[in-house]
Amino acid sequence: MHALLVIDVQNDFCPKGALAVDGGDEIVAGINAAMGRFDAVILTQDWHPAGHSSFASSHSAAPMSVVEMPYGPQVLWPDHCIQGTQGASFHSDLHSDRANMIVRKGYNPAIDSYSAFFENDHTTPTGLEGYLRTRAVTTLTLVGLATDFCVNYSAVDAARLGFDVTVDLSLCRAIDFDGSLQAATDGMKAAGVTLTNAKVA
Ligand code: VGL
Ligand code: ZN
Repeated sequence: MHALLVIDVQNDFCPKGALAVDGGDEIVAGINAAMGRFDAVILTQDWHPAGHSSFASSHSAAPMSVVEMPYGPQVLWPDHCIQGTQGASFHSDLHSDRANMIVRKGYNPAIDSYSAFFENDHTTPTGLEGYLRTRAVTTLTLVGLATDFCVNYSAVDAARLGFDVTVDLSLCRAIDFDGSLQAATDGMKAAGVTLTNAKVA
């Protein structure tokens, strides 16, 4: 079984959103078109309580600065994807009705969760692995936002868990902050993730 895993296609990651990713909205139509080619469609939704520990505002720090958390370094983000807000909703054109499963992540106030599989402590599971295994999914294609954070962490975890993983870069957009996109690309390749449809300059 081959599943499409759509990462965080939410208003706050699209232009005018709180943590806008350049061109974040450009991928929506292509993702919708891809949905029909898979046995299962799973969406993830970044879903933070107000005052989340990944927010710069919770530390009186500047957005995009880095702090040391008990689980390692953590980038501090502008407030985004607060539970129940418009910013946390899926892009209105995304065919979210087609989702078999929606995985929410980042709801633990003390731990961020970039990956769809584990929180940033790399140990606390979201439950997605169990869902995929019980549905006999062995192959995953990842798309969504952002390439260098949540897509990257999800893809690497999936490969480590033994899934056959492809990231379709034409249906992803990156934050690309401080070399993060290059590091993510290198890390995904090293983990055995297949990267397809990269733009050729
Ligand atoms: C994301 C930063 C903070 C993402 C989520 O979806 O890539 N990035 N929260
Ligand atoms: Zn977040």
